[in-house]
Amino acid sequence: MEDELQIAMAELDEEKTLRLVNERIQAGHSAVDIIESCRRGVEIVGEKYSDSDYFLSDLIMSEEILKEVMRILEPHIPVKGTNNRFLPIVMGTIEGDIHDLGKNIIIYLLRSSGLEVIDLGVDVTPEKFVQAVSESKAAILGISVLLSFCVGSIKKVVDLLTDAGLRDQVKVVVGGYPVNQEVKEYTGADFYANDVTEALKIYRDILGIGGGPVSGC
Ligand code: B12
Repeated sequence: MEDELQIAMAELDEEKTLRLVNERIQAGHSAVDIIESCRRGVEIVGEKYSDSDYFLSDLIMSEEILKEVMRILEPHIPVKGTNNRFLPIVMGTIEGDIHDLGKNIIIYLLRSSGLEVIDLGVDVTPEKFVQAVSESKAAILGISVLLSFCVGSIKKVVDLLTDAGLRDQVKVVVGGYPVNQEVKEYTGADFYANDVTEALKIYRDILGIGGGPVSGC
């Protein structure tokens, strides 16, 4: 099915993208659906960049538009108070990688569901991930990766967690454009997701909260 919003995003048509986002909010579409259309559009931006039809400036433009989309959406995503029933979640983008738009969206949605998320930021070393899990006693570690050549560092995180005797206490979830079953198996992670719906389902399943608080918006 042709998605006008996805196409506007792929064509880097800022005005049309933001207009369609506003229209969809008014029409009662969920924030998750709107984010997903934009993500698929940005994926096409990446493909055009690979084919040399787009340039680095276009990647930067897609970042700017997506940030604007989130500025529009955030007030429509209800924020709940922190629910102390759950241990904190640690999240970060792996060493060598500075992509953070997807990670920040997931963090926003988790926090809006009342979950405590410790955001380590971008370019996070394996050692720092392990230290954060150890100190926070996190039950879930989420690692974002967009650059394929950084996947090896995720395996290092999992190996270091095992060495530190922490592997059984924490579920490792990897997310981002290049992740798939193969990446999950290679890194030793427990779960993977490369879209927002699947990501939220994984968190819900791990926390055992069915249709509960992890953002159903
Ligand atoms: C925007 C963008 C940029 C922006 C990043 C801005 C920012 N603050 O993040 C800028 C311009 C800075 C950039 C830089 C570069 N980029 Co870039 N970039 C992109 C682009 C177009 C979109 C990424 C994005 O934000 N998508 C939208 C979000 C919402 O989607 P997402 O990240 O996939 O996240 C979703 C899911 O994956 C998931 N998710 C994400 N993280 C996590 C974590 C967990 C735990 C879970 C559960 C789920 C989850 O949930 C999110 C919500 O749906 C991609 C193309 C693509 N296909 O992804 C290229 C892309 C990732 N970039 C690429 C490249 C090559 C680069 C550069 C090396 C370019 C250069 N020559 O300098 C640099 C690298 C800099 C660095 N060291 O990291 C390549 C990577 C190729 C590869 N296979 O390794 C891509 C794939 C483009 C391409 N096709 O060539 N980039």
